[in-house]
Amino acid sequence: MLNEAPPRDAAAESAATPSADRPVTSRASRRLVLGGSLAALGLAAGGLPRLSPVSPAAAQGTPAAAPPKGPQPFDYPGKDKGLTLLGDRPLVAETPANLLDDDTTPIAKFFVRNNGQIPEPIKDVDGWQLKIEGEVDKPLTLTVAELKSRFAPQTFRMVLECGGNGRSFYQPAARGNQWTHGGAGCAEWTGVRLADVLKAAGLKSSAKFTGHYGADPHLSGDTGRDAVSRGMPIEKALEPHSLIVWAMNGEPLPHIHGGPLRLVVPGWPASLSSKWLNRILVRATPHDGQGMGGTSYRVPTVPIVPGSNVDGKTNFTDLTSMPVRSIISAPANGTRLPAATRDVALRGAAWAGDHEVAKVEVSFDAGQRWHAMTMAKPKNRYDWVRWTGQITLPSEGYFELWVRATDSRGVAQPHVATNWNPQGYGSNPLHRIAVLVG
Ligand SMILES: Nc1nc2c(c(=O)[nH]1)N[C@H]1C(S)=C(S)[C@@H](COP(=O)(O)O)O[C@H]1N2
Ligand SMILES: [Mo]
Repeated sequence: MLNEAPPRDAAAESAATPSADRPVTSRASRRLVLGGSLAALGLAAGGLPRLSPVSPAAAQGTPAAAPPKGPQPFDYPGKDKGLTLLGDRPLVAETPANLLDDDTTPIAKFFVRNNGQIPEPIKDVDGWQLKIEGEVDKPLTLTVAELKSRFAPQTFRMVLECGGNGRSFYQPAARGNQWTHGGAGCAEWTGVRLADVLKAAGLKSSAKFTGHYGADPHLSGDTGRDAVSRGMPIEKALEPHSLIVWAMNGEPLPHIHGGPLRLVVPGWPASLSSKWLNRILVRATPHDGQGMGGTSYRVPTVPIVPGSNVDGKTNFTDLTSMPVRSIISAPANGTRLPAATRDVALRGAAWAGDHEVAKVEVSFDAGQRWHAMTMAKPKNRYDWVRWTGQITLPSEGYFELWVRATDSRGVAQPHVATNWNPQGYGSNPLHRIAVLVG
């Protein structure tokens, strides 16, 4: 019943009592102090660094629910082995920030998130059927071939981001996949407007919400249960960038990303972007499928004590727009630069859910001073902002580089994960990398 959530971690259940001697930042700052010695940095002679104690996750507290052996490589046909496996049942992998260095995320580097089993590969792609039912005048069954021929195709480059991206930074650990910053990617999606298809079916005045269904079996194999089935208000469905897509980066939509057909609902948690899409139910009332209600994709409207055991029934609301986030994609965390280096070129990306990115800044002195980066113009709404810039370091030594984006409303990323919730949605603290000069 819980979408981003494997069984509850017992440690995450306890500790509902706040204590002044354990402020959220204490572990992080202690680690930074300890990070001063090369031994602590894991800098073995000659070997350049997985800077474990200063890796972004560790710098903000080692996630209690992290796999025991540390990051596991991802081995899947067509996928870059540099992705990090977060779980194999269901199959989940995130993209390290340094692999999000392309303007358009290649399929090989695009994160993977499944809630259930992966369905059998589909041979007759053009014959795949989508049903539109519920509060419509004329229920429709459309094949992919009909979608392609009957409606005007659209291509947009848009961010897809898991609602749990950033979850590993919550303390105590929130239950679910322990994403760092890599539950996101930005691809070129080709398909048709969901709005055009809904209008062809004729929306009744009672059409207020959608419910989405995909063909993937529930993890248990129980045919009576959906792996995930989320839905949204009709206004979001009718936005011109909400698409039913069959192609990704100009290629037929890969099976692992939901081919032959998926939704792409940009700006909101990617769980709405149903893969292996075969049915959209138009509803008069909010959808009640797998992943709706309770604490699923829901966040508190009144802040709660971190670690609270709450059911999400009161003072919770569905997560809609994802919060502003930025990453440094180059240099990679742990880069060692020649001793004489002072000018360091930086690259990265920033995005802000339904909002625009107004500003991207980098600090190399733990946030005392911020330096503005140059932002490229996004291709279209919901595209990410690629940014570049340079900082001039004062000396050789060990530096942490922090990036912070601010959205069009003036809301910046916080230094720590805020608004704790049981399943850990909407965490967007600063991305931090470490470099060693000399
Ligand atoms: N049918 C189906 N659609 C789904 C999911 C799923 O498990 N089944 N996972 C959702 C979630 S939680 C995310 S984050 C995205 C991940 O998309 P990707 O695997 O293409 O990166 O797909 C969404 N669509
Ligand atoms: Mo997700």
